Amino acid sequence: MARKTKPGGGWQAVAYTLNKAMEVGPIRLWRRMRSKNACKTCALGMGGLKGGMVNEAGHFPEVCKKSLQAQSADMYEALPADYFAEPGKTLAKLKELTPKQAEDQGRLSYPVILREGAERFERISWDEALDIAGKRLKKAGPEKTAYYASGRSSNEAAFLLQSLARVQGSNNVMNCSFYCHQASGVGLGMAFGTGTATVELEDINRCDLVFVIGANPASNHPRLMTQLANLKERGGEVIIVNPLYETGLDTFHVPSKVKSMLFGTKISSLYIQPGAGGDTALFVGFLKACIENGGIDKSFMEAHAEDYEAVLNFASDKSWEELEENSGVDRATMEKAASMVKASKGVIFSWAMGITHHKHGVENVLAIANLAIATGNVGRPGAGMMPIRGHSNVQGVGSIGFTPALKAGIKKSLEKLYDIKVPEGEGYDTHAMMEAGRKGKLDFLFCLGGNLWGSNPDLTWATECLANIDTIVYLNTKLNPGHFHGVGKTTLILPVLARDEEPQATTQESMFNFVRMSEGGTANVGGLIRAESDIICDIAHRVLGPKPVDWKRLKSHKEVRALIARAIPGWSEIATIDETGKEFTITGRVFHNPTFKTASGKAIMHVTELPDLEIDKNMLKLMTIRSEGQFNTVVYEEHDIYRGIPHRFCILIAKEDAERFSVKDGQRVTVRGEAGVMDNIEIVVGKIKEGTAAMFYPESNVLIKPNIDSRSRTPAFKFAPVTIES
Ligand SMILES: Nc1nc2c(c(=O)[nH]1)N[C@H]1C(S)=C(S)[C@@H](COP(=O)(O)OP(=O)(O)OC[C@H]3O[C@@H](n4cnc5c(=O)[nH]c(N)nc54)[C@H](O)[C@@H]3O)O[C@H]1N2
Ligand SMILES: Nc1nc2c(c(=O)[nH]1)N[C@H]1C(S)=C(S)[C@@H](COP(=O)(O)OP(=O)(O)OC[C@H]3O[C@@H](n4cnc5c(=O)[nH]c(N)nc54)[C@H](O)[C@@H]3O)O[C@H]1N2
Ligand SMILES: [Mo]
Repeated sequence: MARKTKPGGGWQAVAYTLNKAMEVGPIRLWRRMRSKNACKTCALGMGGLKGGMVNEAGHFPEVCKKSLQAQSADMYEALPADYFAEPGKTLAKLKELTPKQAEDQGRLSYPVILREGAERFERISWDEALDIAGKRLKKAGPEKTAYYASGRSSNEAAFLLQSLARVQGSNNVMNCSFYCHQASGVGLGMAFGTGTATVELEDINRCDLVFVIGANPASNHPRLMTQLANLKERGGEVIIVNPLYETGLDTFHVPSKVKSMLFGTKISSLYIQPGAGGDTALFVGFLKACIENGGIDKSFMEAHAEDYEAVLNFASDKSWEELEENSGVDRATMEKAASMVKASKGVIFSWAMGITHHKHGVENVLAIANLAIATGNVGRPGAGMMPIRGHSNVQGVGSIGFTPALKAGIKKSLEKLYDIKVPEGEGYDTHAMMEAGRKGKLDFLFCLGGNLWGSNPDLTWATECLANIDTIVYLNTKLNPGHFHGVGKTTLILPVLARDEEPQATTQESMFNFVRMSEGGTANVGGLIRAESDIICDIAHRVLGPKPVDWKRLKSHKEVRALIARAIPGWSEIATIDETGKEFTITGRVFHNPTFKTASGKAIMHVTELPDLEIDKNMLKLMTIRSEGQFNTVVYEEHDIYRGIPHRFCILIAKEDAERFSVKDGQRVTVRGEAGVMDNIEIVVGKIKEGTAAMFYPESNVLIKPNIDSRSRTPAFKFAPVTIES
């Protein structure tokens, strides 16, 4: 019996919205949703000074269930004053909380500490918390301190924290991107000398074909679905590349369109299902087919590309058999896609984690870039590269320099701004930092948001890495399992305001390089919650004193923006945003002309060898993915409505594999991975490519070994060999 799946969007999204509204109060929620603050969820971006639910093209209403989810979750009540003293709240007990239960506890509203050897967290004053943090950070020194940032914090807070690191003399500054879109940054850098999208939002209205590769925007970037629906309505095409048949990418009910809401909009024109990891071969195959059908643009390459001959020869020389075998897609389908590319005037290539979460993530991105360059579909309006970014401000956090290596320009300006010498060393990426922890090379870890523990592969290993660190300081809005499993010898949790609660305005950057301002607001819950920037400045002052940087003065976000304007290329407009209220696109990022940021100004093509995708015949290639009802490690709903998956402890496999392993839909099995085992997992038989399986992150992270891409340093979260045992 097949499970019932549902098309994406539509009434269930509306019903959910009404439900949430009743929980936290409809008027209160509506006010928050419409307040002048950037949306908290994905990096497609909406809101800001033009008001909530407005996109950068000024369109209203932009509706998104995710945004509501995040907003109403921040409006939950605060933890009771004596929460951690309650009998059932020992560390051992709190470790039993599921991600959803941890989230549902409520807002953090006072600082707490887990002292060395203690059995429970204990409430402390801000002064004591900041003194301990400052003293320990100072004692640890630059080499033994590391700084991690997730992507929800403001540019101002992230800039302050990376400034603290550089002035202290540390390059151990890394963000969640290393587990996310780093391969996109590296690949785009190699091909075009840039790390971000080459297109702006408006370009989607100018193109006539969009590739959606290894991404599930129906759940993770719902507002992109509106753009895709618009494209389809005006006669454009959408090619989906995904081992899993995502019903939401087939048909989507766009909540802001009446007709679409009633009848649904057919999104995919062509749905291609490669095997997990098969995209490099697939894009080489597309290129080969474009060479054969005359779809490549020789004159574009001659004028604007380097090294194209080697890449064209490589694609021509690869046999169809090898490309079919490695990608899992037949030649006729590749030729069909190539003919659609040839027939199009402008193609946009969009992708997300299905591309980057591989040992060959960078090759995947380069193979996509090769096709774009060879067909002249980059460097002009309505055509180009569009990594679909994750967190609402992950791009800003990277742009303002929260990365181990600084671009030469940023490094020089920081040295001048602060009268310091930025250290020479390389600095840890996220995985290297975890390993350093394990080896006892870290004494202090400063986490600006996120759930570092829960985001890691091999959670036993992750626990061990963090347990060896003397002091860990977490700045968070809500509790998550990382606070209990990812503890150091001493652990502090400091509560922070979300962006729409901050007393001062903050800024965020969207995946289209558009900088928005959030005006802030008042706290949703009472308590002793502070702004991220405030806490960072207080700790910095304790560690470094008032010189060379006056941290007290930098508590003013306007002052911080003045520094960002001077330090970060392309950001000069941020200096006057307080007066002008003018949100802006960072200069030099969008490529509407084929002059790129490489040394020669040309795009560079790279030969992409096909990856080794062989695994043991008795194993499946596991992709760990997000459900409809979660935001990263935060779980809001246990079931996945679009895919028809009843709860989080399921494994989705193909009919052929169910037969091969002699298991049935609904049966409970044991799933064994390289790092661990999960018992009592329910089989769901669905429309997924044979040989490939899917489970939900973060629960399934216990199964995965950190198999790291050597160039992006990203774990292969979408290619974990597992066996099924009944
Ligand atoms: N609601 C919601 N929105 C979110 C998030 C969230 O958790 N919830 N997270 C945010 C963040 S930080 C990020 S990075 C993004 C993530 O957004 P996505 O990348 O869309 O999320 P995932 O669920 O990790 O994986 C996406 C898709 O990749 C496919 N896939 C897996 N392996 C492969 C492969 O080898 N090849 C191909 N072609 N496809 C593959 C899966 O079937 C799945 O459909 O979303 C952001 N937005
Ligand atoms: N197996 C597997 N592992 C993965 C992935 C996968 O697809 N599969 N995806 C990877 C990806 S793409 C990513 S981006 C990472 C996610 O890694 P992270 O970004 O580290 O994790 P999140 O779950 O997004 O962090 C959630 C926490 O952020 C805090 N928070 C929310 N808003 C704010 C705020 O405004 N300020 C502060 N200071 N804190 C706030 C809340 O306390 C919440 O508990 O996980 C990675 N890990
Ligand atoms: Mo991400």
